[in-house]
Amino acid sequence: MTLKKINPTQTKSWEKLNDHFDKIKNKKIKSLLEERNNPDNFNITWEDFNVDLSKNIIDDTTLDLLLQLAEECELSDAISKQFYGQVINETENRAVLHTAVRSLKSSEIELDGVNIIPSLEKTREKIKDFTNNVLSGKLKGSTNKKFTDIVNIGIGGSDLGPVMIVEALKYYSTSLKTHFVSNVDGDHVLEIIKKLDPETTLFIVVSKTFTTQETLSNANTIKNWLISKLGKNCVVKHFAAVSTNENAIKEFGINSENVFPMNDWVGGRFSLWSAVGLSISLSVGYNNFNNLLLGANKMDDHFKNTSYRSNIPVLLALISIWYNNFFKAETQAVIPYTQYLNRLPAYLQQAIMESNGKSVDRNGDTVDYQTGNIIWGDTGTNAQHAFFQLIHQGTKLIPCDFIGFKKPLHKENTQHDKLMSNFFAQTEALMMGKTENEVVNELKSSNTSTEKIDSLKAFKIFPGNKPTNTLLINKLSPESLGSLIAMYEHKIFVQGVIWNIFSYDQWGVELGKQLASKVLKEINENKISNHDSSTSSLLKNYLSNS
Ligand code: G6Q
Repeated sequence: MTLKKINPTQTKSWEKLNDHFDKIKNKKIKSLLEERNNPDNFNITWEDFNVDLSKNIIDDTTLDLLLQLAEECELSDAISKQFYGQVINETENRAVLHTAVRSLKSSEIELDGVNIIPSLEKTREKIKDFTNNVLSGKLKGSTNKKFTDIVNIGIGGSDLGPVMIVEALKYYSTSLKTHFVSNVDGDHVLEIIKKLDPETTLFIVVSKTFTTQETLSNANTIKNWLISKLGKNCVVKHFAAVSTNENAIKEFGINSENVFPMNDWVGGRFSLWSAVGLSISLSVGYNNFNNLLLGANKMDDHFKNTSYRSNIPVLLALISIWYNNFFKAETQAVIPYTQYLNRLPAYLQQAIMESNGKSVDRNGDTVDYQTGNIIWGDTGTNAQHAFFQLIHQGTKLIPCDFIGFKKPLHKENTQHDKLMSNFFAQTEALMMGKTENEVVNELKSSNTSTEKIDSLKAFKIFPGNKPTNTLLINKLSPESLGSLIAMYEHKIFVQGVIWNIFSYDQWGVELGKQLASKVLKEINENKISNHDSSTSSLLKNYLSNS
């Protein structure tokens, strides 16, 4: 019923991968490109995606062994357990069914003997009606004015997904301006409030638990501000909520018609497809929201039904494990070549690092191998003018995902070829590097003196052999974006399965939720209790200035 507990390092393929690593580790990607028997294995075309995996330090044997590792870790068993609602989130005793939320109307997924699709469909209908009513002006504020702005109040999984998608799909925006308040830092909420007209703003409180300190503090600050402007009765008209906690919502004063349910079998960081995406639907219209879901659903089908050899999330996960566990590359960068995806790295940081940042395996034993990588990145070409120096010439190996689109969105965009020439040139340069000969010839051709060439050349050499995956997608649309995000979700899952960890709990985040309340009490009472000497002194300092 639950996931199998297989230590990957005890498998035959892991042992073979270790031996194979010694043989291949110093090979050049540029020679591997020529040596591979079947180059098609390293380039996958699926729907609007072309995924080029050929600029990696892998050969036919590496791929075969990695695929064997997936088999030995019984990945297919794990995939079907996830999709069919088994309790694979063992430490929280929950199924993991974000894939059900975006599945088609006609599908059937049973949980505790009940098909959950009709109730999910009901929520989708509610999101659709609410979106259309707000956009058409049928639903208005308390002074009978049409809404012009919406504010999503949430944090973590109740913020990062919606904020990333709303930013990514800005081109498809409706007339509504969308804002996000997340941090418990009062300056954040106050800066947002400054821009708002209370009469024309709709607030959506998104909190699975409805107990999160940040979200409730921000919601209350906003509620008080709104009441001071429009009077007590305005709350029912200006607030909506997305949560599993009906009682707390009622207590807050939100009209039950504006309440959207969540399910505990959808993890926060995987919840943008559910009612948590209400701000997405309002921001881009329900059809676009639905297309986002359809795109994700297509990737779900690809992941479920495609053999591992041409399965995009499986291959990306295995290649990432190859660098993480054999090359000991600690980090991985994601570089989207579109400004629209500027929040993707932050979103993936949560999705990947919260899911696979675990050091205890599914048996409860401390692992003696590496698990979740550190994820970071920024958009190209901005990143080229910032941290690319370290990727090209630093001491660390940083495998990168390059994400680019064949077509720009704006018809008048005459700069797209410039953007994309950077995209292609960078992955080529990262692989090829620049040899001493090339450096010397280049300097000679610009009439540099021999003396100067000798003193300069060492600094201008690029070792190359830096691995990249290239994802070339036709166009940034709600559908392709849905597929892209679902692709990363499945990659996370595959890695977690192979590392023998639980990807769907987050005890480290839960800890953060408890820690602050004790200190806050001490601050409020101006009474510092027992802490270590460093913390006590910092608290004394803080209180002496307040
Ligand atoms: C996500 C995490 C976490 C969570 C936030 C907000 O997977 O569990 O980021 O989404 O802590 O929680 P609430 O939605 O309950 O406010």
